[in-house]
Amino acid sequence: MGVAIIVVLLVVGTVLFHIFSPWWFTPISSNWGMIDTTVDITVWVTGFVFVAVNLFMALAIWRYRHKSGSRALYEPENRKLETWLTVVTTIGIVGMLAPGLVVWAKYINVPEDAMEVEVVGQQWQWGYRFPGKDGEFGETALRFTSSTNPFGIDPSDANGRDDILVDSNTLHLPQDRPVKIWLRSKDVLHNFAVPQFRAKMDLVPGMVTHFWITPTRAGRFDVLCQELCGIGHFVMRGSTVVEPEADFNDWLAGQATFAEQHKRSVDVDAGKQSYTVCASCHGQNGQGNRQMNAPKLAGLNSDYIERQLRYYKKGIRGAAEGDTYGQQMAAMVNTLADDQAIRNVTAYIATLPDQPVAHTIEGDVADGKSIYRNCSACHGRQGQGIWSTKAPALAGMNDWYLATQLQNFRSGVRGSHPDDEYGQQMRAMTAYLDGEDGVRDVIAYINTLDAPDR
Ligand code: HEC
Ligand code: HEC
Ligand SMILES: [Cu+2]
Repeated sequence: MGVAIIVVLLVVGTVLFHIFSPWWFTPISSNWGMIDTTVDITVWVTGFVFVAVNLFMALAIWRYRHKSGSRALYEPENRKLETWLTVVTTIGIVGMLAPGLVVWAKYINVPEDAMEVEVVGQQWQWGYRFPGKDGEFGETALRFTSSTNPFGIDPSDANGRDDILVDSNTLHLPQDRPVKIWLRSKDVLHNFAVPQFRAKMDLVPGMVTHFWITPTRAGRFDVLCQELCGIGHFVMRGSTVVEPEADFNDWLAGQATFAEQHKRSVDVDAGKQSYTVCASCHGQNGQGNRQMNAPKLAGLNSDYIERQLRYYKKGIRGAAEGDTYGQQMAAMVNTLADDQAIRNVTAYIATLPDQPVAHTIEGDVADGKSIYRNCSACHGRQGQGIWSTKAPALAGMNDWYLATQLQNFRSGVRGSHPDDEYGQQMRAMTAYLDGEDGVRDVIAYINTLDAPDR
């Protein structure tokens, strides 16, 4: 009797939880209302079966409970009952799955007038490519991939020259226009998902998959990697900005093509000129100066330096309340007039000799080593920095500066700005650090890594 009541209570509780749960779909913002319908059908069919089977079980437990003297009837075959159950189950399953096939066919059959964009997944970021004026994507292959060609475009393919490359986690899309989304992975399985679009698909290394959507509502929506196994997929957070077509076109016009990115030249002498200001804090050889709280720059990855300088300029870094040192730096970046000046000074810094630094922090190296296993997925085993993950070198850098930065990420002084895509990843990663001891220990371990050849 008790068990029957518990089963009934479980059924009632589950149904109530479903109805009153705060976790419902986010408001939809694409044409794929059909996907919600198929989910609803599945919930109705499985929900009905769940309630019916469990209530029947409760009834059977109560009705046929043990009574002394009564005997069970043994009936191994019942054609009528079996036929009836088979027919009903078949109808239920067909009703549940057939609509999904219809929707799937629509989901991958792209309308003729759709524009195209390619989503490129890699550990642990997204990038996006548009076909450019000619409407054709250039061929790609992994062997072409390098820090100056992160999308791996075949340099000899004319179609690739005008491809527009967005090396950022943020994708803009025009509202009310069908878009064909191509999906390509550079390394492992990823899964591109935008919950508001009700659209997602795996990116499979070695093949190119696709689906299409029409975004119907303007706004900024999260892009998630829903490939959940693996150390860093959960930090592959990006955004899609859906906006009126005119705004989208403005944004697209501001993105560089493959050819433009390769035409960029640098003037190291001009960079040397600009660097005289920087030298007063960072040192003549970019060796860092603790009195000024200015870190070593020599040996830092150039693309990282460029990005940080742009961040300071746009207020993405160094503008937060409480970021005293960052604010000092942000004031100085105004001596660099534009993007060209940023590239020049970075090119000059790349010529500075990388010298060893004094160690100032001690801690439990063994504990630091076990923490660092997670960090190495992006910063490299030797802390040398990896261009493709956008994570800078840590080995051979000022340990006091690494400590401030880890504290800044932890407290949100750094990495909280909505446009600080990579700082946000680092913020999430500081969860591996168990308080200030963890910061000390991991830095003590980083101090043991050889300054790599760069
Ligand atoms: C007034 C002193 C000062 C001057 C001048 C200065 N900086 Fe800085 N810079 C700093 C400080 C302080 C920081 C560290 C900010 C922090 O702790 O967050 C910094 C940080 C940086 C970083 C970030 C390094 C990293 O590892 O994240 C870069 C890159 C940088 N500066 C480049 C430059 C360049 C290029 C110039 C010359 C145009 C320059 N700085 C001039 C004080 C200065
Ligand atoms: C998912 C990849 C990823 C992982 C894992 C990761 N980082 Fe980072 N880290 C980054 C990126 C990307 C940046 C650069 C952020 C930016 O561009 O502003 C960064 C920046 C940093 C910086 C600032 C360096 C500077 O010069 O200012 C420190 C310090 C750092 N990471 C330490 C760590 C430590 C310690 C761990 C392990 C607990 C770790 N990171 C794990 C991606 C990662
Ligand atoms: Cu992923």
